[in-house]
Amino acid sequence: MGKYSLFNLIRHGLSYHRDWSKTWRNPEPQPSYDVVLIGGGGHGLATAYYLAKEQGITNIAVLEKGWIGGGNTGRNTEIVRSNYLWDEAARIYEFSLNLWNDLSQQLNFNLMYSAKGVLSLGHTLQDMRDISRRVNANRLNGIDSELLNADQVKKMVPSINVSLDSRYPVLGASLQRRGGTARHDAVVWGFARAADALGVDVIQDCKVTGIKVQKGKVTGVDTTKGFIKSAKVGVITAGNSSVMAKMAGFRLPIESHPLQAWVSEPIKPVLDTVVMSNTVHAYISQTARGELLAGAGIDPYTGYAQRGSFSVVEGAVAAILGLFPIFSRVRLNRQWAGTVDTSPDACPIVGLTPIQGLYFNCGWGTGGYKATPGSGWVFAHTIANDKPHRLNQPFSLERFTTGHLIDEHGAAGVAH
Ligand code: FAD
Ligand code: PYC
Repeated sequence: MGKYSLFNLIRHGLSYHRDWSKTWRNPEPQPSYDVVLIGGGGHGLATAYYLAKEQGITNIAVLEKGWIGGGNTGRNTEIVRSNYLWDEAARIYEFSLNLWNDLSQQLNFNLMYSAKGVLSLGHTLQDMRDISRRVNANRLNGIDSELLNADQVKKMVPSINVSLDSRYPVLGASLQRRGGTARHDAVVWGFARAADALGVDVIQDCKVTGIKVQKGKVTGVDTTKGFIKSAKVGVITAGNSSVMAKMAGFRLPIESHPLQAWVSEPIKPVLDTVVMSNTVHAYISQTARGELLAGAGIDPYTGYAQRGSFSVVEGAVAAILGLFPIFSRVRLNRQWAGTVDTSPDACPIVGLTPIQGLYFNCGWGTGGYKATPGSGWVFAHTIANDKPHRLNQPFSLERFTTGHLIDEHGAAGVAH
């Protein structure tokens, strides 16, 4: 108790935090590891944590070219849900949603997971048909999902405009009550601290510049901090996945696109659920700080710059104001973008590659944050056992040659 007392807080403050113990170490890389993970986003750190905790492998390095969470994990809009259409996708996202439930306790770090509900609006008859099909499919998979009419939406979100004269009339919505938000940077810090405590080396400012392959097997990675030997390498680099595959000598069916989001000035609590619309390619929620947090679908062109075009923000803001005229005088504070990796069926690629000992986890597109714990769990299993977990088996790279695609464009949340 004394360690956390007010006196200690003041003492550390006045000493400029000199003797304040670090949340995780800042190690230099060792010459070799049992497993090297490239990418210190949520998925990479979760993989490291579950490798150590569930698979008993602790001689691991997570290599991050910048700072942990500086990629998409620290740039996303924090929405978690599991209401996907197809069985394969529903299972992996539901597994993940169940992990969110007690993840704060598991990591002993407050992730601020808030099951505030996620509404997906329908604006046309066809939208409502698609939504009701997905609600039924969710229920068959044991996933909570409800179909609301416009009056029920209005009751839940009094600030929304459901007038039939509006630009995007609201005919109804699907609702997943267990969906909501969780604080993204806390997820990064929580997994990093827990992995570090289990012996994982989390190494920042360490860019991987080459993947070494000999006789079809991975042997290690070249980095800006030297060569690191490892017979198992996991790549979890979201927007840079194709670049990494090229280093190993094969191609991925992945495109990298900008995805933008923005927040307003803080205002009084007015919106206590997440509202999304696939049709208008926009969504909005209100953070615990009071900011309105909103985003769009991907910018249509490909690229690696973490920035997007103004016209996409303008279109999404106009659509949101059609739904919420009440927000028309709220000022925007900040806008940013990440680089997301999109696959042809809007589903991830998680598993083995043509190179022995090299594993890829990518293609989560606009929607991988919600999968962070589940993805880490199954990827750790895949790397440790050199074969996929039953939940990521359908998300192999081979599906693009066998034709077993899982088309989740409709449930992706925003266009990708
Ligand atoms: P990242 O967090 O991007 O981590 C990859 C890391 O790899 C980066 O830190 C990068 O620096 C590092 N890296 C890359 N190349 C190298 C290299 N050569 N060497 C070393 N390190 C390297 N998903 C949802 O579920 N809900 C949402 O509400 C949501 N909103 C989003 C909003 C925006 C604006 C964006 C951009 C994304 C959103 N997403 C959302 C998607 C989600 O953020 C991603 O799918 C998810 O965070 C991917 O996690 P990751 O750990 O795989 O990738
Ligand atoms: O996957 O739910 C989602 C999402 C919302 C905004 C971006 N991604």
